[in-house]
Amino acid sequence: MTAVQPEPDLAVGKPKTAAAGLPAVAVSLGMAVSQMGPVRTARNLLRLNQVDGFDCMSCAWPDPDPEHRHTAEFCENGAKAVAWEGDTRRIGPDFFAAHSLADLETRSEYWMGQQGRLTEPVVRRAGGTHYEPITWEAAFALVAEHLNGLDSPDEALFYTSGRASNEAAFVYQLFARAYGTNNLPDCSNMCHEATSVGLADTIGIGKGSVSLDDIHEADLIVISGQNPGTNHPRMLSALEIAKHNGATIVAINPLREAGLLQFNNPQKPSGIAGRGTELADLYLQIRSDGDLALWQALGHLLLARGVADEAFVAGHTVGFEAYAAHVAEIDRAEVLAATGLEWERIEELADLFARSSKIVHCWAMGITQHRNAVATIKEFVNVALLQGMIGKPGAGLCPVRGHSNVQGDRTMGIWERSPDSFLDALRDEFGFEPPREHGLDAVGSVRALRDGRASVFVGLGGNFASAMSDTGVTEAALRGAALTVQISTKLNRSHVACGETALILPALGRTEKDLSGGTEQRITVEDSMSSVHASRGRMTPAGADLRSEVGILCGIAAATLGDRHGIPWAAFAADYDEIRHRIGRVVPGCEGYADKIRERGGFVLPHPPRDSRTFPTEPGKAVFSVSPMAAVQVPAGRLVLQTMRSHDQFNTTIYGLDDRYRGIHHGRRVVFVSAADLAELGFADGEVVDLVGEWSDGVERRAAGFRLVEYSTPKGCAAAYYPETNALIPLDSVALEAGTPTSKWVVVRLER
Ligand SMILES: Nc1nc2c(c(=O)[nH]1)N[C@H]1C(S)=C(S)[C@@H](COP(=O)(O)OP(=O)(O)OC[C@H]3O[C@@H](n4cnc5c(=O)[nH]c(N)nc54)[C@H](O)[C@@H]3O)O[C@H]1N2
Ligand SMILES: Nc1nc2c(c(=O)[nH]1)N[C@H]1C(S)=C(S)[C@@H](COP(=O)(O)OP(=O)(O)OC[C@H]3O[C@@H](n4cnc5c(=O)[nH]c(N)nc54)[C@H](O)[C@@H]3O)O[C@H]1N2
Ligand SMILES: [Mo]
Repeated sequence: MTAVQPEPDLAVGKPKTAAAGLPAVAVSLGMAVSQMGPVRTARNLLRLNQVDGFDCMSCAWPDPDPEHRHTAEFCENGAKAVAWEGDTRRIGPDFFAAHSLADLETRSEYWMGQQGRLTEPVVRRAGGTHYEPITWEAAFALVAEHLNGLDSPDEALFYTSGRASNEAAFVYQLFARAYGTNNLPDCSNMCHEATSVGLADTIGIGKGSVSLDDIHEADLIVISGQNPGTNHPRMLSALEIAKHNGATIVAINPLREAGLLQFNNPQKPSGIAGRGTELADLYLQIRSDGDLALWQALGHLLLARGVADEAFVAGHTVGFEAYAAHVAEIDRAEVLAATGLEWERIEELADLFARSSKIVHCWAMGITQHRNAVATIKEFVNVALLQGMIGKPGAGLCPVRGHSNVQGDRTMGIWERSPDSFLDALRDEFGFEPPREHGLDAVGSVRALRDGRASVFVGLGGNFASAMSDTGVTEAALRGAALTVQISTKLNRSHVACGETALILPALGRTEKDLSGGTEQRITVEDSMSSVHASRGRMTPAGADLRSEVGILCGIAAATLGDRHGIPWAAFAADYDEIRHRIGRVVPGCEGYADKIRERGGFVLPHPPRDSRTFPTEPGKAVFSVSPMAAVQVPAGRLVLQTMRSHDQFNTTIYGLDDRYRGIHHGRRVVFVSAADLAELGFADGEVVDLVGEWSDGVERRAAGFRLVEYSTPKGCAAAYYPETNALIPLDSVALEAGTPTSKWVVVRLER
């Protein structure tokens, strides 16, 4: 593991009470100019999220329709992502000669990200101390040799991070299945998996049901477990429009997040001058994982107020009686203990719901990364069904996705549990029988590597070593692999915590011109609201030897499978329309794909509940469900720790060492704790402590050297940044039914 880096300059100030505005513009331009230089900066940022430009890789928030886009349709954090990829520094051949693996072992994620773009394929041979250059063809042959030497295809793992394009994702899952396995773990397994499970079980499709217009028109918007000021800054523009149209906004979050309090829109003169829009009208600082109890209480109060949409419930749902009987009986004391809220505030929330006819409910990681995540999301659905808030303008469920194409990757079949209908379509199109047994998810993959049931790991983007829970276990598992292959743009921890033989295959980024096959290629992506569109990079690639993700995957596939099944890998790599024709024939809702993505602004995938109030579930109707009110108990003298993002990071990529909105500068090793807990536990703001994780397996997991920061958070609930704290989350601590690591819930004690 990396040594703890001292943070001598760490400074803690007051948290902010508003997001964006001038400082955001200045920060993003400053960071972009320093990494890309002024000309590249201007060229790149102006093409961000434009109809003929590239899709921002920072988050999955949708773009306004083509007529309503600003010249600068990007946010501070989008600009940081572009600058990070547009980096003018290079990792050339001499870099790996100068830095042994033992040396890289001691470096932080931040340092690695600052070394510049990877430019040529390299290999660490078994027993070697350094990475050394290898040709593309030799690299492909090496992967093929390993894959073809396994006893079973199920000993290989094919991981995807949600930035991969639809074309890359489709080719990748096709390759894995033609090779013979459904082992397609992805970052969704650590992210919105509980959403996919909870929504599929109840409304029949694991995706949100709103469009951007619905947000603009809503009269009540609830934001649970999400920090849009940092992670989806462009969402604030939509909230601002809703607010001006008269919407009420409710934030439900243990922390008071600046981006939920007030927004100074940098795209408007009034925002830059500092007269912003107040956002949340009601702010409920809920206890960690108290949401399930809160939504059961809300259902209880709404039924008591007699505001159910009886026609919708009778016509479109099943299970209402059992649900109503369950929430009629809830125990008020249990709700108060689980949520830490006053009953009056919950009544206030119920009044807002009762008064509103168009309600949108947004959520993200504060909900999905909990043991009870699936049950909580089903409770969101219960309340939405009760008031008929699905499939009508201005209303709906809005899980806000993370990675810019994580939803698209799933649509394309990156899923260890793809349904038989999808596999049948693959079989009919390509003439081979795909494996039917479900594959391994992210946690399952670590277990398989650890236990010697898997020995090859391929990563299409991402940083599995740092992103996964239980860092010690995950890194040991990866080091135990015979081969790891990372398709990457920049250096990260997964290149260091690598297999006996390890390959780094450098890929083009989304901002770069892709001239595969001698013509300019486009790729496609799907946003959080099921809208699909094309993206085209224009920048000169960071190196002449870089290949596209599609090209790399087709190279591996051709080397491994030869002409087995007669799949035309070379033709796919030379013209992505050849892939899109296949997508059109395999993926539901994508008929005529190659033509449709040529339309300005793209097209929206079908969503039966949203489009026609039809619910493709087992009973053919939306399903009310009943879950026990499970409040997880915390032992005395301990805290529940949630692990979240600072303002200067993209997941495991650390852009900088500030978290401006929370008042943190020049450092990341901080833990936010309430004044009441500090007093009760006998600690003071400014002290440095170790965080020691406690879990039923009795193993003590430790993260050393965190500065205590007194902060406004409910008693018993602490917070710190990921990935440094992933070492504390036990591999087996996962969301029920979804298997997501409980990144927002681990019991810790503080030690001097
Ligand atoms: N700039 C930037 N943009 C990003 C990312 C990034 O790292 N940087 N990551 C991308 C990805 S992959 C994702 S998934 C999204 C993540 O977007 P978010 O979900 O906003 O990410 P987190 O920082 O994990 O924030 C979780 C929020 O939930 C709150 N929370 C924690 N526990 C609870 C709880 O029990 N109940 C409630 N109600 N709230 C709780 C936390 O206080 C915090 O405000 O952002 C995407 N966009
Ligand atoms: N404790 C804790 N753990 C968490 C979370 C949490 O909130 N708390 N959040 C979880 C969530 S929501 C997610 S989504 C995962 C994220 O998990 P991942 O998606 O695996 O991680 P990232 O940090 O997004 O991956 C960054 C790396 O991707 C590579 N990369 C960047 N751009 C490109 C590209 O265009 N092409 C290719 N091929 N590679 C590229 C770069 O090498 C970079 O180092 O982490 C999860 N882990
Ligand atoms: Mo995510």
